[in-house]
Amino acid sequence: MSSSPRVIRVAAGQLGPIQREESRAEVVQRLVALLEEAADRGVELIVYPELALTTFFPRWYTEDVSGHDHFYETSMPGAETQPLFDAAKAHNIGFALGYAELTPDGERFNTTVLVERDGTTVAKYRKVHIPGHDSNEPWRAFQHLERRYFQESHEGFNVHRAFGGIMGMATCNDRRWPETYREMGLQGVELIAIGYNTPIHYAPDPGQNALQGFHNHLCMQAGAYQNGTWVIGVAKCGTEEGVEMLAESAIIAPSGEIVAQAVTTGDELVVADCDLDWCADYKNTLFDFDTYRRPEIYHRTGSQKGVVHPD
Ligand code: CDT
Repeated sequence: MSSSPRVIRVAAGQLGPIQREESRAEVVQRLVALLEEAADRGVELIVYPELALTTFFPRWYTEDVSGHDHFYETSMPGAETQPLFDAAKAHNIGFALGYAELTPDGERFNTTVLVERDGTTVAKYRKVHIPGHDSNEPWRAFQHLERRYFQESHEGFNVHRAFGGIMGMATCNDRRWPETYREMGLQGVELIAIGYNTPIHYAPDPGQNALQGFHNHLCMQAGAYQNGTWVIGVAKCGTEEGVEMLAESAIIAPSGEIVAQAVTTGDELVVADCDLDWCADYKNTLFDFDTYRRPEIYHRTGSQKGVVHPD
Protein backbone atom coordinates (compact mmCIF):
# COMPACT_ATOMS: atom_id res chain seq x y z
CA MET A 1 0.00 0.00 0.00
CA SER A 2 0.98 3.61 -0.37
CA SER A 3 3.40 4.96 2.20
CA SER A 4 1.97 8.52 2.37
CA PRO A 5 -1.40 10.09 1.66
CA ARG A 6 0.17 12.02 -1.22
CA VAL A 7 1.45 8.86 -2.91
CA ILE A 8 -1.24 7.30 -5.03
CA ARG A 9 -0.79 3.93 -6.69
CA VAL A 10 -2.06 4.36 -10.24
CA ALA A 11 -2.58 1.87 -13.05
CA ALA A 12 -2.87 2.33 -16.77
CA GLY A 13 -5.51 -0.22 -17.76
CA GLN A 14 -4.39 -0.75 -21.35
CA LEU A 15 -6.85 -2.57 -23.60
CA GLY A 16 -6.08 -4.71 -26.59
CA PRO A 17 -8.41 -4.46 -29.56
CA ILE A 18 -12.19 -4.53 -29.25
CA GLN A 19 -13.67 -6.07 -32.38
CA ARG A 20 -16.98 -4.81 -33.74
CA GLU A 21 -18.96 -7.88 -32.69
CA GLU A 22 -17.69 -7.87 -29.08
CA SER A 23 -20.58 -7.13 -26.70
CA ARG A 24 -20.52 -4.47 -23.96
CA ALA A 25 -20.84 -7.29 -21.41
CA GLU A 26 -17.68 -8.95 -22.75
CA VAL A 27 -15.76 -5.68 -22.72
CA VAL A 28 -16.92 -4.83 -19.19
CA GLN A 29 -15.70 -8.28 -18.11
CA ARG A 30 -12.25 -7.39 -19.47
CA LEU A 31 -12.33 -4.04 -17.63
CA VAL A 32 -13.31 -5.80 -14.40
CA ALA A 33 -10.53 -8.39 -14.86
CA LEU A 34 -7.99 -5.56 -15.08
CA LEU A 35 -9.59 -3.93 -12.04
CA GLU A 36 -9.34 -7.14 -10.03
CA GLU A 37 -5.66 -7.46 -10.88
CA ALA A 38 -5.29 -3.81 -9.88
CA ALA A 39 -6.95 -4.58 -6.53
CA ASP A 40 -4.45 -7.39 -5.90
CA ARG A 41 -1.65 -4.89 -6.56
CA GLY A 42 -2.98 -2.20 -4.21
CA VAL A 43 -3.99 0.23 -6.96
CA GLU A 44 -6.17 3.20 -6.00
CA LEU A 45 -6.89 4.67 -9.45
CA ILE A 46 -7.07 2.85 -12.78
CA VAL A 47 -7.18 4.81 -16.03
CA TYR A 48 -8.82 3.10 -19.01
CA PRO A 49 -8.54 4.23 -22.66
CA GLU A 50 -10.65 6.54 -24.80
CA LEU A 51 -13.87 4.88 -26.13
CA ALA A 52 -13.12 1.88 -23.93
CA LEU A 53 -16.47 0.12 -24.33
CA THR A 54 -16.57 -0.47 -28.09
CA THR A 55 -14.49 -0.74 -31.17
CA PHE A 56 -13.23 2.60 -32.56
CA PHE A 57 -16.37 3.15 -34.66
CA PRO A 58 -15.36 6.48 -36.35
CA ARG A 59 -13.38 4.32 -38.76
CA TRP A 60 -16.65 3.60 -40.60
CA TYR A 61 -18.92 6.02 -42.46
CA THR A 62 -22.69 5.91 -42.07
CA GLU A 63 -24.87 8.20 -44.20
CA ASP A 64 -27.06 8.88 -41.19
CA VAL A 65 -25.05 9.63 -38.04
CA SER A 66 -27.63 7.74 -35.99
CA GLY A 67 -26.49 4.57 -37.78
CA HIS A 68 -23.82 4.35 -35.06
CA ASP A 69 -26.15 5.07 -32.12
CA HIS A 70 -25.58 1.62 -30.66
CA PHE A 71 -21.94 2.55 -29.97
CA TYR A 72 -22.99 5.40 -27.60
CA GLU A 73 -24.02 5.39 -23.93
CA THR A 74 -27.15 7.30 -22.96
CA SER A 75 -26.41 7.03 -19.23
CA MET A 76 -23.29 6.43 -17.14
CA PRO A 77 -23.46 4.09 -15.41
CA GLY A 78 -25.98 2.20 -17.51
CA ALA A 79 -27.17 -1.35 -17.12
CA GLU A 80 -24.14 -2.78 -18.92
CA THR A 81 -21.51 -0.63 -17.17
CA GLN A 82 -22.99 -0.93 -13.67
CA PRO A 83 -20.91 -4.10 -12.96
CA LEU A 84 -17.71 -2.07 -13.42
CA PHE A 85 -18.95 0.61 -11.01
CA ASP A 86 -19.95 -2.11 -8.51
CA ALA A 87 -16.60 -3.91 -8.75
CA ALA A 88 -14.65 -0.67 -8.39
CA LYS A 89 -16.58 0.36 -5.30
CA ALA A 90 -16.24 -3.13 -3.78
CA HIS A 91 -12.46 -2.93 -4.23
CA ASN A 92 -12.25 0.74 -3.24
CA ILE A 93 -10.63 1.66 -6.55
CA GLY A 94 -11.38 4.79 -8.55
CA PHE A 95 -11.25 4.90 -12.32
CA ALA A 96 -11.33 7.06 -15.44
CA LEU A 97 -13.28 5.54 -18.34
CA GLY A 98 -13.67 6.84 -21.88
CA TYR A 99 -16.93 6.30 -23.76
CA ALA A 100 -19.16 7.76 -26.48
CA GLU A 101 -21.87 9.88 -24.88
CA LEU A 102 -25.28 10.58 -26.47
CA THR A 103 -27.11 13.17 -24.39
CA PRO A 104 -30.91 13.45 -24.02
CA ASP A 105 -30.66 16.52 -26.32
CA GLY A 106 -29.03 14.42 -29.01
CA GLU A 107 -25.55 15.83 -28.51
CA ARG A 108 -22.61 13.51 -29.12
CA PHE A 109 -19.41 13.78 -27.12
CA ASN A 110 -16.23 11.76 -26.75
CA THR A 111 -16.37 11.66 -22.96
CA THR A 112 -14.36 10.44 -19.98
CA VAL A 113 -15.87 9.97 -16.54
CA LEU A 114 -13.76 10.12 -13.38
CA VAL A 115 -15.09 8.06 -10.47
CA GLU A 116 -13.78 8.17 -6.88
CA ARG A 117 -12.97 5.09 -4.80
CA ASP A 118 -16.33 5.30 -3.04
CA GLY A 119 -18.18 5.13 -6.35
CA THR A 120 -19.12 8.80 -6.57
CA THR A 121 -18.71 10.49 -9.94
CA VAL A 122 -16.14 13.28 -9.63
CA ALA A 123 -16.57 14.79 -13.10
CA LYS A 124 -17.07 14.21 -16.77
CA TYR A 125 -14.65 15.54 -19.38
CA ARG A 126 -15.77 16.00 -23.00
CA LYS A 127 -13.03 15.96 -25.65
CA VAL A 128 -12.03 19.45 -26.83
CA HIS A 129 -9.80 18.73 -29.87
CA ILE A 130 -11.71 16.56 -32.35
CA PRO A 131 -9.39 15.24 -35.07
CA GLY A 132 -10.02 13.69 -38.46
CA HIS A 133 -12.79 14.65 -40.90
CA ASP A 134 -16.58 14.75 -41.18
CA SER A 135 -17.41 13.39 -44.61
CA ASN A 136 -16.60 10.10 -46.28
CA GLU A 137 -13.11 10.02 -47.81
CA PRO A 138 -12.96 6.73 -49.71
CA TRP A 139 -9.33 7.28 -50.76
CA ARG A 140 -8.34 6.44 -47.18
CA ALA A 141 -7.64 2.83 -46.18
CA PHE A 142 -10.03 3.50 -43.28
CA GLN A 143 -11.91 6.55 -42.08
CA HIS A 144 -11.23 8.78 -39.07
CA LEU A 145 -14.68 10.38 -38.81
CA GLU A 146 -14.50 11.76 -35.29
CA ARG A 147 -15.63 15.14 -36.65
CA ARG A 148 -18.79 13.46 -37.96
CA TYR A 149 -19.63 11.55 -34.80
CA PHE A 150 -18.54 13.95 -32.04
CA GLN A 151 -19.03 17.62 -31.27
CA GLU A 152 -16.28 19.85 -29.94
CA SER A 153 -16.83 20.45 -26.24
CA HIS A 154 -16.96 24.04 -25.06
CA GLU A 155 -16.53 23.09 -21.40
CA GLY A 156 -12.76 23.20 -21.52
CA PHE A 157 -10.15 21.61 -19.30
CA ASN A 158 -11.34 21.73 -15.72
CA VAL A 159 -9.56 20.10 -12.78
CA HIS A 160 -10.98 18.46 -9.69
CA ARG A 161 -9.95 17.80 -6.10
CA ALA A 162 -10.00 14.00 -5.76
CA PHE A 163 -7.67 11.14 -4.80
CA GLY A 164 -5.91 13.50 -2.40
CA GLY A 165 -4.73 15.75 -5.21
CA ILE A 166 -5.77 17.85 -8.21
CA MET A 167 -6.91 15.69 -11.11
CA GLY A 168 -7.50 16.48 -14.77
CA MET A 169 -8.50 14.60 -17.90
CA ALA A 170 -7.81 14.85 -21.61
CA THR A 171 -8.54 12.57 -24.54
CA CYS A 172 -6.28 11.25 -27.26
CA ASN A 173 -5.72 14.05 -29.78
CA ASP A 174 -5.85 16.57 -26.90
CA ARG A 175 -2.49 15.18 -25.78
CA ARG A 176 -0.76 16.61 -28.83
CA TRP A 177 -1.68 20.22 -27.98
CA PRO A 178 0.39 22.15 -25.40
CA GLU A 179 -2.68 24.25 -24.51
CA THR A 180 -4.31 21.14 -23.02
CA TYR A 181 -1.67 20.77 -20.34
CA ARG A 182 -1.16 24.48 -19.72
CA GLU A 183 -4.89 25.10 -19.20
CA MET A 184 -4.77 22.51 -16.43
CA GLY A 185 -1.30 23.51 -15.26
CA LEU A 186 -2.70 26.97 -14.56
CA GLN A 187 -5.17 25.30 -12.19
CA GLY A 188 -2.42 23.39 -10.36
CA VAL A 189 -3.10 19.99 -11.89
CA GLU A 190 -1.10 17.11 -10.40
CA LEU A 191 -2.28 14.13 -12.45
CA ILE A 192 -3.81 14.04 -15.94
CA ALA A 193 -5.58 10.90 -17.16
CA ILE A 194 -5.38 10.52 -20.96
CA GLY A 195 -6.89 7.66 -22.95
CA TYR A 196 -6.13 7.20 -26.63
CA ASN A 197 -6.93 5.28 -29.85
CA THR A 198 -4.15 6.06 -32.30
CA PRO A 199 -3.98 4.24 -35.63
CA ILE A 200 -0.37 3.72 -36.69
CA HIS A 201 -1.28 4.67 -40.27
CA TYR A 202 -1.88 8.41 -40.71
CA ALA A 203 -3.41 8.75 -44.17
CA PRO A 204 -2.77 12.50 -44.76
CA ASP A 205 0.99 12.01 -44.22
CA PRO A 206 2.13 8.37 -43.91
CA GLY A 207 5.66 9.63 -43.32
CA GLN A 208 4.53 10.10 -39.73
CA ASN A 209 3.61 6.41 -39.29
CA ALA A 210 7.06 5.37 -38.10
CA LEU A 211 7.06 8.22 -35.58
CA GLN A 212 3.71 7.46 -33.88
CA GLY A 213 5.33 6.01 -30.77
CA PHE A 214 7.85 8.84 -30.56
CA HIS A 215 5.21 11.55 -30.96
CA ASN A 216 2.96 9.87 -28.38
CA HIS A 217 5.59 9.99 -25.68
CA LEU A 218 7.11 13.29 -26.84
CA CYS A 219 3.94 15.30 -26.29
CA MET A 220 2.92 13.65 -23.02
CA GLN A 221 6.43 13.86 -21.54
CA ALA A 222 6.68 17.52 -22.52
CA GLY A 223 3.23 18.28 -21.07
CA ALA A 224 4.13 16.56 -17.81
CA TYR A 225 7.48 18.32 -17.41
CA GLN A 226 6.40 21.80 -18.50
CA ASN A 227 3.53 21.78 -16.01
CA GLY A 228 4.99 19.67 -13.21
CA THR A 229 2.30 16.99 -13.36
CA TRP A 230 1.89 13.25 -13.62
CA VAL A 231 0.46 12.06 -16.93
CA ILE A 232 -1.13 8.64 -17.34
CA GLY A 233 -1.37 7.81 -21.06
CA VAL A 234 -3.45 4.72 -21.82
CA ALA A 235 -3.96 3.00 -25.17
CA LYS A 236 -6.57 0.85 -26.79
CA CYS A 237 -4.24 -0.93 -29.15
CA GLY A 238 -3.34 -3.93 -31.24
CA THR A 239 -5.04 -4.90 -34.48
CA GLU A 240 -8.66 -3.77 -34.29
CA GLU A 241 -10.86 -4.58 -37.29
CA GLY A 242 -7.72 -4.85 -39.41
CA VAL A 243 -6.30 -1.50 -38.25
CA GLU A 244 -3.07 -1.45 -36.27
CA MET A 245 -3.35 0.80 -33.21
CA LEU A 246 -0.49 2.20 -31.11
CA ALA A 247 0.17 0.66 -27.68
CA GLU A 248 2.98 2.03 -25.46
CA SER A 249 0.78 3.17 -22.56
CA ALA A 250 2.95 5.06 -20.12
CA ILE A 251 3.01 6.59 -16.67
CA ILE A 252 5.02 9.81 -16.82
CA ALA A 253 6.42 11.69 -13.83
CA PRO A 254 6.51 15.49 -13.36
CA SER A 255 10.18 15.25 -14.38
CA GLY A 256 9.02 14.13 -17.82
CA GLU A 257 10.48 10.66 -17.27
CA ILE A 258 8.53 7.52 -18.11
CA VAL A 259 8.41 5.51 -14.91
CA ALA A 260 6.38 2.57 -16.23
CA GLN A 261 5.39 1.48 -19.72
CA ALA A 262 3.32 -1.26 -21.34
CA VAL A 263 5.26 -4.02 -23.08
CA THR A 264 2.39 -5.70 -24.95
CA THR A 265 -0.28 -4.70 -27.45
CA GLY A 266 -3.07 -6.33 -25.44
CA ASP A 267 -4.91 -6.01 -22.13
CA GLU A 268 -2.19 -5.08 -19.65
CA LEU A 269 -1.95 -3.35 -16.31
CA VAL A 270 0.92 -0.86 -15.88
CA VAL A 271 1.38 0.24 -12.29
CA ALA A 272 3.35 2.99 -10.58
CA ASP A 273 3.34 4.84 -7.28
CA CYS A 274 2.76 8.50 -8.10
CA ASP A 275 4.02 10.94 -5.47
CA LEU A 276 1.89 14.02 -6.01
CA ASP A 277 4.32 16.08 -3.95
CA TRP A 278 6.94 15.57 -6.66
CA CYS A 279 4.90 18.02 -8.78
CA ALA A 280 5.89 20.90 -6.49
CA ASP A 281 9.58 20.37 -7.31
CA TYR A 282 8.80 21.63 -10.81
CA LYS A 283 5.86 23.93 -10.09
CA ASN A 284 7.90 25.87 -7.49
CA THR A 285 11.18 26.14 -9.43
CA LEU A 286 11.70 26.25 -13.21
CA PHE A 287 7.97 26.35 -13.83
CA ASP A 288 7.00 28.78 -11.08
CA PHE A 289 4.30 30.36 -13.22
CA ASP A 290 3.71 33.33 -10.90
CA THR A 291 7.32 34.43 -11.20
CA TYR A 292 8.28 33.53 -14.72
CA ARG A 293 5.25 33.40 -17.04
CA ARG A 294 4.59 36.45 -19.25
CA PRO A 295 0.86 36.35 -20.08
CA GLU A 296 0.97 39.98 -21.19
CA ILE A 297 3.25 38.79 -24.03
CA TYR A 298 1.27 35.67 -24.94
CA HIS A 299 -1.82 37.46 -26.30
CA ARG A 300 -2.00 35.38 -29.49
CA THR A 301 -2.30 31.98 -27.85
CA GLY A 302 -5.62 32.74 -26.19
CA SER A 303 -7.28 34.64 -29.04
CA GLN A 304 -5.86 33.70 -32.45
CA LYS A 305 -6.89 30.38 -34.07
CA GLY A 306 -4.76 29.99 -37.22
CA VAL A 307 -1.39 31.26 -38.34
CA VAL A 308 -1.08 34.91 -39.36
CA HIS A 309 2.08 35.33 -41.40
CA PRO A 310 4.05 38.59 -41.48
CA ASP A 311 3.52 40.89 -44.48
N1 CDT B 1 -8.65 9.24 -31.20
C1 CDT B 1 -7.80 10.18 -31.65
O1 CDT B 1 -7.92 11.35 -31.30
N2 CDT B 1 -6.84 9.78 -32.53
C2 CDT B 1 -5.96 10.67 -33.19
C3 CDT B 1 -5.53 10.08 -34.47
C4 CDT B 1 -4.86 11.05 -35.37
S1 CDT B 1 -5.92 12.11 -36.22
C5 CDT B 1 -6.52 11.16 -37.49
C6 CDT B 1 -4.71 10.98 -32.38
O2 CDT B 1 -4.35 12.17 -32.27
O3 CDT B 1 -4.06 10.06 -31.88
